Amino acid sequence: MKEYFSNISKVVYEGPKSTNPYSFKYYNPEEVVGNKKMKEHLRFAVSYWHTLTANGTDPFGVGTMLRPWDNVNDSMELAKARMEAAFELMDKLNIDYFCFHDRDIAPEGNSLAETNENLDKLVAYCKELMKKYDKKLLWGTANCFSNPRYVHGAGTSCNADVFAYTAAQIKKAIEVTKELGGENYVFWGGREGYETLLNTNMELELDNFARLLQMAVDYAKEIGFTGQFLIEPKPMEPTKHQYDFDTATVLAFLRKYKLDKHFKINIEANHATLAGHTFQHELHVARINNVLGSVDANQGDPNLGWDTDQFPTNVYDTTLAMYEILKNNGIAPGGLNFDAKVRRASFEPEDLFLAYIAGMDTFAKGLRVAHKLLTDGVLENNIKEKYSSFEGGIGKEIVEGNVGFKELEKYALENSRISNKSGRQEMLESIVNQYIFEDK
Ligand code: XLS
Ligand code: CA
Ligand code: CA
Repeated sequence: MKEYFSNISKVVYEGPKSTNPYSFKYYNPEEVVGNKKMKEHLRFAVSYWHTLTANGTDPFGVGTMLRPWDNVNDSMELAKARMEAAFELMDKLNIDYFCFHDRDIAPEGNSLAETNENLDKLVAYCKELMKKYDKKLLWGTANCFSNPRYVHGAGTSCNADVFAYTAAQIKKAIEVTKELGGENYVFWGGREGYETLLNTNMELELDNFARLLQMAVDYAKEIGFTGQFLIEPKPMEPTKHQYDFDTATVLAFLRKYKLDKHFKINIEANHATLAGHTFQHELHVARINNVLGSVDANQGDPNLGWDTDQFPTNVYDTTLAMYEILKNNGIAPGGLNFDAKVRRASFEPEDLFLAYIAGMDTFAKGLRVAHKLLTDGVLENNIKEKYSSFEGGIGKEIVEGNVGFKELEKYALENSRISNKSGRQEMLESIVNQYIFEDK
């Protein structure tokens, strides 16, 4: 088999003092942090679309990426070459998992049947390579947004033929995810949203979307697919208003249609910030509702209002993200999928490695800091103290449901002095900084 990244050897941990850009400074896969090895905490995955198929096209110009497999012309041969490159990259980066859309790994044919045949061929090859390199599928998904047939949406299209095609495509994608031992299956509602209510029947679109998800649940049961179903929220882009706006919106939708026990949430950092939240907020909302399923690890640019999908290099964010993940007792069977792309000007093949190393090190560092913060209990103790009025006295009566308005009115009338304490935000932010700077 051809070697695509012949000038790069296996990336290993060299520690924070290393000046070798092709080494891990913080990610030490076998190092034990708390009760698990780093690699078990982090469960890193390669995103096939950004890494193997994206070419750097933007609205102002064509692709810029130099990819050693791009000299192959035949679309099936190209798909095979990309797949070989994918496994070489995972092997050299020591990443155990990958994620893909059906259309990332195999080209569309002239009919649905031909498309499925193409997919079957590449899935068979993928299975071989997974065995050879000992790699696993974190999640599969269906690309129901790129093809022009999805112009009005997929599961929320006004066109019933498109709804039927979507169902057929997702059926096949679940089958191949099962075939490859996928641990999860993701639903990202690519074009499930709207531009204007002047031409939209929102109620029917949402009912239909729920029907599609129910069909997926039923079919998974029928074929014995036991992977976790995940919904990935996003507030905007490509449509102006995406139905799966954020975690809270998705939860309300799932509960309305009685689908909640079948789905968890795949939180993407850049989607959280587009929704006006922090990454930590979305992870936290998912965690306290027991639906934190998996993470798309990336970051947006605070100065740009779109989905830039950058590799995560902000230690503050990864620290607080890992804090939520540790409090969740991990995210398995989910993982940290780098749904991230190199910048258009980072077009050399080596940049892929440098970008993954940056992201992996940033999360590894975040994991170590978050673990220390939790072990020392600095933030937790402060929160416990802040809410201590609910542990005894009238607070306990409220929490235990022993009092109503009348009892509380009596209490308030007799309680002449209310005294509050400072929330100490700046002190806490400074403590987090201290933990980040002190960790070696
Ligand atoms: C796009 C989404 C997409 C999903 C998978 O913004 O992030 O890549 O993760 O369809
Ligand atoms: Ca994503
Ligand atoms: Ca994104």
